[in-house]
Amino acid sequence: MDGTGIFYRDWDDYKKGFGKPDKNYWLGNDIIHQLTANRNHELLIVIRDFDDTVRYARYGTFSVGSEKEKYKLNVTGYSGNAGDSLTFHNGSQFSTHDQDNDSDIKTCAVFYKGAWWYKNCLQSNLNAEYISGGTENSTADSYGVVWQSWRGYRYSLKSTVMMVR
Ligand SMILES: [Ca+2]
Repeated sequence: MDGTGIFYRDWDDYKKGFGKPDKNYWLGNDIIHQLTANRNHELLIVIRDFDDTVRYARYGTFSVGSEKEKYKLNVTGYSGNAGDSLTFHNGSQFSTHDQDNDSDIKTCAVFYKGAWWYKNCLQSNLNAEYISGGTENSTADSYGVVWQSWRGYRYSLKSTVMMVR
């Protein structure tokens, strides 16, 4: 939410969760798995840019596999006004800088400085390096917090929230 929490963390941190619920927080992949394993859940993603415009993406079905399944993402049924930048990642396993489970020749988590359900590599990257606004002229070595279908690959968002129910 404000760049003070570091999201470039390893497999074990994402497994257990980190941060504080009111900001810079990840619930933990084991808990997300347990929460979503047995009955249908929906996912709401709310994202904000540096103009303080807010958009959302909702998914009617959301679950995350067990650690043995590398927290494989199951997400379908998009609606919203942010565009759909997550269905691309459906069926992908979770990757961190110390565990490359993506389908790309490079290590997407290292290349794009985050932890996500990378494929080859991404259309969204919400746990990425925090950069203010457009990244065209940035000296940062990633594109930041990306939701491609709204602000494109070269814009890093101000804040993002993922909620399940
Ligand atoms: Ca790879």
